[in-house]
Amino acid sequence: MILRSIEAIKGTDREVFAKNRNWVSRRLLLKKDGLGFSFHETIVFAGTETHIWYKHHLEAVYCVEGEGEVETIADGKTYKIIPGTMYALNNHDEHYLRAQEDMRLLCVFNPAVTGKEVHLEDGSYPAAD
Ligand code: 9YT
Repeated sequence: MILRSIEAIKGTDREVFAKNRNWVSRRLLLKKDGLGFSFHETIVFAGTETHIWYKHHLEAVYCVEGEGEVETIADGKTYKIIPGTMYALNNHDEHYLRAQEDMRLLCVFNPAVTGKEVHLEDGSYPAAD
């Protein structure tokens, strides 16, 4: 049994800021925890746009606070994200994530993120191995 709180993670190496400070990710579960996925709480800051393309991961994202949108680049579709909305990048979808307000997102990654990943130039995280 594992028990962790966001408050206890703040200021530790499980708290990761984007290089451009668009978001902060608090990693409740990582690969080393052994569950086969990682589980994060991410705050995406208001007024930001982030290019994301997880070529090596699948991600599901559930919004619990704030407001924003996802634009999938292949088809130009835009999806409103509000509390209670989930989106899943089941096709490694390249997209823009925009926040109109600070958004609090709960994110699951498969395979699990290993530690302090931040986006590479192409919007991906490196492959786990
Ligand atoms: C969906 C999203 O917020 N992506 C950026 C960061 C990512 N969630 C992470 O590493 O926790």
